[in-house]
Amino acid sequence: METALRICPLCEATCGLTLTIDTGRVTAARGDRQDVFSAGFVCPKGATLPALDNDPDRLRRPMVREGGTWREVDWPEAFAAVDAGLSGVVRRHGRDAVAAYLGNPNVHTLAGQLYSGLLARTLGTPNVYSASTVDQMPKHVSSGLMFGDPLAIPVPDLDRTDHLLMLGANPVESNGSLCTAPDFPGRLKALRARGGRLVVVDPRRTRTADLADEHVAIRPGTDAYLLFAMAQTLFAEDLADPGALAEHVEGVAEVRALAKEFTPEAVASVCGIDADRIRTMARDLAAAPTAAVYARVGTTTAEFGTLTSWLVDVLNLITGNLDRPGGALFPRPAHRPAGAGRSRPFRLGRWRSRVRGLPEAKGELPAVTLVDEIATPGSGQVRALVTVAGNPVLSTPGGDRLDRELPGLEFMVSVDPYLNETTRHAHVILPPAPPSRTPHFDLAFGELAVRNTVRYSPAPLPLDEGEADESLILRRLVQIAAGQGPEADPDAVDEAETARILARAVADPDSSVHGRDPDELTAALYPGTWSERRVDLLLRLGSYGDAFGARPGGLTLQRVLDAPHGVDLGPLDSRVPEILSTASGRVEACPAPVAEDVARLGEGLAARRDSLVLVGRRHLRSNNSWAHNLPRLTGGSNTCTLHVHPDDADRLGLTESAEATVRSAYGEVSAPVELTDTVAPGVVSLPHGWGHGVPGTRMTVAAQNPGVNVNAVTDPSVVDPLSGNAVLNGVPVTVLPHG
Ligand SMILES: Nc1nc2c(c(=O)[nH]1)N[C@H]1C(S)=C(S)[C@@H](COP(=O)(O)OP(=O)(O)OC[C@H]3O[C@@H](n4cnc5c(=O)[nH]c(N)nc54)[C@H](O)[C@@H]3O)O[C@H]1N2
Ligand SMILES: Nc1nc2c(c(=O)[nH]1)N[C@H]1C(S)=C(S)[C@@H](COP(=O)(O)OP(=O)(O)OC[C@H]3O[C@@H](n4cnc5c(=O)[nH]c(N)nc54)[C@H](O)[C@@H]3O)O[C@H]1N2
Ligand code: SF4
Ligand SMILES: [Mo]
Repeated sequence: METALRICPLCEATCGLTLTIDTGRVTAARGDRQDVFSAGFVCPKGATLPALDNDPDRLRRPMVREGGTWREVDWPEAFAAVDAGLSGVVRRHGRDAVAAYLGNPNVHTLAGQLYSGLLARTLGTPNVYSASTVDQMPKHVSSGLMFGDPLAIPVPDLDRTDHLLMLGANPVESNGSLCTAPDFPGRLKALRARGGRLVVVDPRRTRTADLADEHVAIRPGTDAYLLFAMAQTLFAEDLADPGALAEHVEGVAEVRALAKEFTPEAVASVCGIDADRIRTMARDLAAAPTAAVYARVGTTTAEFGTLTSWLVDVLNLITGNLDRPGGALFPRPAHRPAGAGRSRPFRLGRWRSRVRGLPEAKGELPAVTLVDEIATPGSGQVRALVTVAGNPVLSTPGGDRLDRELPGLEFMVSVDPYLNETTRHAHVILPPAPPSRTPHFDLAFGELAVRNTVRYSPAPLPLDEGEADESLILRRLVQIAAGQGPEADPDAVDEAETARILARAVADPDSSVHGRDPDELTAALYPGTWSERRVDLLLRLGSYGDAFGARPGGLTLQRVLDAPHGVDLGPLDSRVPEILSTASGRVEACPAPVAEDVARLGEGLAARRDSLVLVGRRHLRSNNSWAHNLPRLTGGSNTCTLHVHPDDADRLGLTESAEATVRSAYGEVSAPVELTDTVAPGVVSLPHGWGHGVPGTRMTVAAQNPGVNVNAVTDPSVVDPLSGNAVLNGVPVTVLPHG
């Protein structure tokens, strides 16, 4: 028996694991106590990595479907089938007729980070969709507008802050999001132990709320009102002060003017929170020596998602906490160069979707409208779909309709290890090798971590005979998309990308390699696989990099490999103004698109809010739609039940365990009732990612306990207008006994 280190790919916490390996298989996983970031932490999901790796239902060979029958094929035949299918559609209908849907695990694989965006660009279609628009797109939009870069997302300085105001997040179960912090629960306990204060705003009394000093049971969908009223209080009481950041900010006076209308009194009944309490929350935030406001998925997947995301950083800004230790800071990832403005200023709505005219954001169209593009005839109709690591049938509103429309596609290919609710419609499935046979480096989460560290996991085990690494699969797809056929040399993709990155760097006066010879730099790259060389390249050009020898002692992949438990690069530090990419070169506190959307918020003040509303929830031993197949994670609290407050149940005639029907303007599902006072009265909750066991899937364990698809109830016709993000929380519903 041996051990190997592997960063866990199952959530944003990126814990370092120690895997036990016995005769070519992973048999156990525990936390790596020496990991510079996670220091031994592991959660039940991470501990189940071996079961995921060895799941007998995992596809090990490519599959081609003929009618209702699947046939295992070899890789050359599979890629040839993809080439024929995609090229045929492009030839007949043009590039716009191909759509891509990129799911959540793309941010958890190195291959997804290196190649899936490139694949989407190479397809040359406006029809790019991803899980981002059923998740965090509003935050990208608010950051893009305020800081010029949709990836410049401030994270709460968890380990040093004195006061954390958290909205719409339950990190004790989710382990955190847009805030990479292994052992998030432990860090919250440490915050309280050092005398700090934790305030949790959530319509459910979650396990995170149980850790807090204060739990505020807000009415779902109304966080923007609460935050605006807090801002209004700070302006009115002369407590607003951006501190050291003031010289780098514009637009605060405009925010002040917009806030006027949203007094605590005006919003109290909307939010279900007393005006006095709102004022106290604002004063506490301003009075704390340092404080951070942090909001997650409960607030972005809502009607006013972008406004809420913006107001979070407005509050960080006007309490002087933006960009200062203890407040909300921009991480300094090792794979990014330092230097002014990382990108051209962010622009929103560069194109619109064909059918509903919904705006593009960050190169994507809203996932809720993929089905419209497939189902609506006309020039530009989508006839082929490429999914990579996504299950939109279960994860996007109107997923039931998507399920009905996917069979009408002329061609579909899925890169996915499971035959599930979405991939069952594909003509070809390309399954990547499991985590134990895959190298890992977190490009996405270095951007979001509460401490700067860098870690690389080589693949713990070699590929089995007949397995393909996801990097090979995605590079082949890139080449097929480029019209180079299914047999081109995949390394050419990396050669071209490396040449492109280096050409830009040597031409950039701010780059650490300005003026150098790209060929000489290419020749100096780490002599390993292309995944390794690509990471080496980024590290050496990055903030701490060796600049190819110009900064001796700086980071290289070799140095990171020499430190298998990772290299600690220290706590977060201030990055304004270098992080900014806005046209003005300043923090734009009141971007025009956001200011315009405030009118909609104002109108909402008068809206009737007497309906029951639906929210989601996550379970510790679950992972969106694809962890229900592991026996060790099933059962217990991890069930697809409808949480109902006992007072509502009495009123509605609902009883424990009896089936109830949940009906929205869009659709309905039935689920067993679970009575609990953890949900606020007027709120019901169903988890997502369920609805298994449909014909033609191959997830044996999940099928035994299928649950129902909540996204047959969430309404695809409603989106946050700036980001196109789906509204998954605060959905008006009626609930009645089933039958
Ligand atoms: N109602 C409601 N809906 C929601 C949410 C909610 O809170 N409520 N949450 C939303 C959020 S935040 C998200 S991120 C989305 C997720 O939406 P999706 O990304 O569409 O769905 P997942 O369930 O994460 O599916 C991931 C897919 O990737 C596959 N996979 C796993 N590992 C790998 C790998 O290494 N490589 C490849 N190629 N594939 C892999 C799995 O088999 C699965 O098919 O769901 C959203 N939907
Ligand atoms: N165990 C587990 N971990 C996961 C996942 C999983 O499925 N299972 N999924 C991963 C993914 S893809 C993501 S994006 C992250 C998400 O991580 P988190 O953002 O922490 O997501 P949730 O745990 O769903 O917590 C969202 C909370 O928002 C609350 N909420 C709902 N509506 C509102 C509202 O209008 N206002 C406020 N203030 N709160 C509201 C819900 O009650 C819920 O407690 O988790 C990741 N980690
Ligand atoms: S918290 Fe997330 S990263 Fe850490 S072990 Fe659990 S699933 Fe893996
Ligand atoms: Mo997510």
